[in-house]
Amino acid sequence: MAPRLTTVAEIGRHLDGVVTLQGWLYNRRSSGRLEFLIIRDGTGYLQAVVNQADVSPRTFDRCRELTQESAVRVEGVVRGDRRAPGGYELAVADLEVVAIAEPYPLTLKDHGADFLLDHRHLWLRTPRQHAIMRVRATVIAACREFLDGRGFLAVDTPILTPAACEGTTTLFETAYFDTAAYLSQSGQLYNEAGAMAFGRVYCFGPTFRAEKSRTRRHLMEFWMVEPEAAYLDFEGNLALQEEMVGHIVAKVLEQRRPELERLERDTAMLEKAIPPFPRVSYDQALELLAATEPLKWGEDFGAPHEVALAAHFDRPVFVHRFPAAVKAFYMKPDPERPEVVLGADLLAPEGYGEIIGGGERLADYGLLRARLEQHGLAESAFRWYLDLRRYGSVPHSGFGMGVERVVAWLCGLEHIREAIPFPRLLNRIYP
Ligand code: NSS
Repeated sequence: MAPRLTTVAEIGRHLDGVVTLQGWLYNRRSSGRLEFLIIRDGTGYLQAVVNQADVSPRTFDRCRELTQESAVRVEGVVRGDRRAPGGYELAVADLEVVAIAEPYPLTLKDHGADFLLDHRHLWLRTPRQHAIMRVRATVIAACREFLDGRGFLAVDTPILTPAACEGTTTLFETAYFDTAAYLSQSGQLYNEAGAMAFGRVYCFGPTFRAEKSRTRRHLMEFWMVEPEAAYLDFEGNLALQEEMVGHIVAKVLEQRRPELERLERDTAMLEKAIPPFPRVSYDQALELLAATEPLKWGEDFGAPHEVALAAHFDRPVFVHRFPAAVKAFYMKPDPERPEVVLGADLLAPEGYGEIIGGGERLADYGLLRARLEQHGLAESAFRWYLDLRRYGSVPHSGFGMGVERVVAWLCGLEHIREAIPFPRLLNRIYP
């Protein structure tokens, strides 16, 4: 019978059958007439056992020459083995060397963070990074699944933009022929145009912030999912957020148990992330923080405040109605208290900080013009955005969720740099 080409993930379908696997050597151990090869193929790890008696002398010799990360094709019979991780192993009948790897810089022992980051292109081959990237893929799929299912249309927003969305101090500027352009910090403003066109939309893409901060939570390039809906008010927006987060957490718990185990993530806290999430006003937050991280009314939260506040709760918590002065120009003032805005941040538990920022938008043409001026933003650049308030302006709301912040929380990562394949950090754009 001709061997079937398969993957480690699918190996269980071929019990006692003859298969071919294509992958790389992760680790090797010799024991006399036996060679134990741990093969990885990107979908998993499998022990392939080479018995000197079963293969040609040449093949057996070649096994012994295999270095870490050498590329191989192995053919053999799939055996069930309760002791083997995953429950299967391969009894090798033949082995083809595709490429012998040079001495591999990432050995199976510990390396420092800088060394690993310099070798991110290879670091991605390790089991821990596989687990994180799989959780990430599930988070992304869960966002799309949730929003598609709720009637949100995926409408992409541009990355090259003529103006700021989240503030002028963190813009990456680039030349756009004879003029300047900026890398998008958020698709929100274009989403608002989309919402007025389609009712409910979302964008999902990379965003860029030149944040001169070296923290465990900041990337210069990160991915954000941003839903925006016409006729959605502030409260409805909070409900949408908690349902989406609840959906994401449930999907990850359902589909990524082995990965969370590999990451040694205590899932007890994740199990509690079921809506509704508590809501705390900025004013109430100041009271809760008085003893640990006091803050004067009017000051913005820093990371220590987010951590201290979240410590009061065992699930994600909304902080709402921030002082208008510390928030973006587009936020709608609370009609009952215009010094605060109808915006909210969602803070993750366990010190992972803000994962969502959003709120109801300022729909009034005159007020919006005034806010642009107060923020020193040139009206000319926002003419199209103001148009949305001239032609059928309606109440609308939306939010942005940072994918890497969520992945860092769900995976229990100490630093956000592991939550994205190739992190862009302060002073690091290689590899
Ligand atoms: O600045 S935000 O709070 N809000 C916005 O950009 C809105 N314009 C989104 C919207 O309403 N459509 O950023 C949103 C989220 C924030 O909660 C974090 O989860 C994430 O984006 N974020 C970041 N992640 C990683 N690194 C950095 N530097 C970063 N900045 C924000």
